[in-house]
Amino acid sequence: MRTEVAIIGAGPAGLLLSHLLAQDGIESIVVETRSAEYVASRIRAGVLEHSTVELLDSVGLGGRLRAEGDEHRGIYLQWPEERHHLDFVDLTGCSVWVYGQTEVQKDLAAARSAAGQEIHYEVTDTALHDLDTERPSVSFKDIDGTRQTIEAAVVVGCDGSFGPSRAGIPQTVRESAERVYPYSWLGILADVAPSTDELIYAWHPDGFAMHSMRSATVSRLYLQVPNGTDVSTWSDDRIWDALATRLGHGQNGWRLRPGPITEKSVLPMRSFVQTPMRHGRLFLAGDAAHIVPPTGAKGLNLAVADVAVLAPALLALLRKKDAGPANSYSENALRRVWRCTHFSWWMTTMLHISEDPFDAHLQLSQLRWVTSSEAGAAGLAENYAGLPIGF
Ligand code: FAS
Ligand code: PHB
Repeated sequence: MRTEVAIIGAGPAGLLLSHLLAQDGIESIVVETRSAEYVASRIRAGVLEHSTVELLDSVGLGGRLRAEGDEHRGIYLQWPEERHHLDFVDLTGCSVWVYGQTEVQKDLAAARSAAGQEIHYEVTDTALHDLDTERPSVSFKDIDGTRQTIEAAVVVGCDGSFGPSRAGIPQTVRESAERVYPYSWLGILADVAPSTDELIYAWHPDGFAMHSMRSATVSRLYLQVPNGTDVSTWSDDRIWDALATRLGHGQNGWRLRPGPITEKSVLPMRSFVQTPMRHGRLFLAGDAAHIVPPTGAKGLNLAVADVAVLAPALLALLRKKDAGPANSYSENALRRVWRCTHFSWWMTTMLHISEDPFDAHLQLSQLRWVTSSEAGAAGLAENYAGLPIGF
C-alpha cells in the first residue's frame, strides 16, 4: 500500500488529522489496533475548550456538537461552606462545551467513513521503518493476520500512551519528563440528571471531588482515591456518600441526586512529556507525546491542538516543498503542551489533598485568591477555556 501520510491510531488525534489532511487533498491511511466500536465506546474526556469547538466547526464537525452538546459559561470552585462560580465568558469571552469524547469520536468516525477514508481496524504487530529516509513505512498484520506494509512520505504516531511510535524517536535524541501523582480518580457514569448546571471542582479534607455530566440525563462524577484503589471496594452507596460529603450536599440548600451507576473505573494520574515530537519523517501528536492529569480538562483538547498545528505543516512539506513549518512543529506544539501541562499540574495540586497540612493551607489560599481576585480568575479562565490554537 502507498499513501502520503501513514497514521497510527484512530483515536481523536488520528482521525482528526486524517480529516484535516483530506481538507487539503492529502491522502492518508490509518491503522488501529482496536475495533471501531471499542474506540468509540471508551469513556474519556468530557469538556471541549473554545478553540477545539471552533476548529471542529471550521471543518464541518460542529453540527451535532452544537445541537446536542451543552455550552457552559464557566465552572464552580468549592471548598467546605463555600462555592464560587468563575464565569469564563465574562473573564475571557470564551465558553466551553460539554460533549463527551465518545461523541467526538463518533462524529469523526462518521465523517471519515463518509469520505471513504481507509482505516484498518484490529491490526496487530504495528512497526515503523526507515523513519530517517524520505520513504518511511508502517508494517502491520491486518485483521486476518496478513502482513501488510504502507509506504508513505510521512508517518504520524497518534497511538496514545502505549503505542509504538514514541520509541520511533531514537533514544539518543529523545528526552522525557514525568510526574506521577500520589492519588488517582475513581470515575462514575450514572443514569441521573446532573445536580448542577455547570461543573463543580471541590476541595475537601476527605479528598477532591468533581461533578461533571454527559447530558441532561447522564452524570459523570469523580472522587480522589489512593493509588492502587480496587474499584470493587467502592460500593455504589459508598461512592454516593463520599460524593455527597465532598460536594457539600445539604449546604445552602444544594442537594446531590444519586442514581444508578452504569460505569465505574479508577484512573491513575500523571504528567508526561516526550520531546522532540518529530524525528526525520516521524511526527507525534496527542497522548503519543504527552499525558496530562484530567483536572485541567486538557487531554483531548491538546490532541486537537497538536494536529491543528501539524496538518498545515505537512501541507507545506508535501505540497509546497517548504520544510519550515514541519521543522518547527515540535517547538510550536510543545509551547502549548507545556502551558497545558503546567495548568493541569496546578489545578491538580490545588485541588487534591495530601498528607501535609501545609499543602492544605496553600491550596485554600489559592482557591480563595482565584475566586476573589479578577486577575486570578482570569488567569485560570484563560488557561481552562481561552488558549488560542497555535498558542
Ligand atoms: P488515544 O489514546 O485516544 O488514541 C490512540 C489510539 O491508538 C487508540 O485507539 C489505540 O487503540 C491506538 N493504538 C495504540 N497502539 C497501537 C498500535 N500498536 N497500532 C495501532 N493503533 C494503536 N482527557 C480529558 O481531557 N478529560 C478526561 O476526563 C479524560 N479521561 C481519560 C480517561 C482515561 C482512562 C484515559 C486513558 C484518558 C483520559 N483522558 C481524558 C485523556 C484522553 O481523552 C486523551 O487525551 C485522548 O484520548 C488523546 O487522544 P489520542 O492522542 O488520539 O490518543
Ligand atoms: C469529564 O466530564 O469527564 C471531565 C470534565 C472536566 C475535567 C475532567 C473530566 O477536568
